[in-house]
Amino acid sequence: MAKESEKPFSVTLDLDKCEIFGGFVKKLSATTLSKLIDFVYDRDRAKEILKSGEDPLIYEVIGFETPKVEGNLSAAITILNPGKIGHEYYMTKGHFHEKENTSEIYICLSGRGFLLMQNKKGEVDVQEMARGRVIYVPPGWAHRAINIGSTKLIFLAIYPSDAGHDYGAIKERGFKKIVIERDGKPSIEDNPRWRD
Ligand code: M6P
Ligand code: ZN
Repeated sequence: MAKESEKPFSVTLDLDKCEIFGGFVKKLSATTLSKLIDFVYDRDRAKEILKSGEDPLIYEVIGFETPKVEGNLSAAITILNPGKIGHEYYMTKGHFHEKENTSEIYICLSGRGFLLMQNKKGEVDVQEMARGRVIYVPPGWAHRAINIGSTKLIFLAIYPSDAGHDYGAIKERGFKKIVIERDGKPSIEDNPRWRD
């Protein structure tokens, strides 16, 4: 295969259908509940769903990743389905970047959500996601997208190819906040599992 980063190339992002295709675009990952279980708040509920024989698809990531060397960028859309596990809305795992001094840009294409961010000092930030919102994730901030709507939340992420995904801290402690449905509305609440 030709090295993706050696020469300019282009792909198609269908802004009406919110689909990306062409060139080096491929499915990068598919996350079902069984892969997300360590990240959800209500694991008992998650286990019940899995026991019933269901393993619902939570989200897929489709895009291109250029070689993981400094200077390269990658881009992918994430399609995050609507739904809840107990009271908690479907969300991505969330991650810090392995390479700390790297940032990311999220461009929301469809749906409604939140981008929950948190740095190592424990500061938390939440940005609203809706079509046309462009969100900057600075270096050192973990990031998790949450679908609070009834349709797919679709966004384009652009990130340094060598950033890497560090899921360790999030898997262990989660974020300080969780987003749950309360009285029919999304509510950002303290995560009872969180330990300083
Ligand atoms: C975005 C980017 C990807 C990330 C994906 C899913 O597309 O940030 O790097 O993999 O969202 O998020 P996560 O890896 O936290 O499950
Ligand atoms: Zn990232």
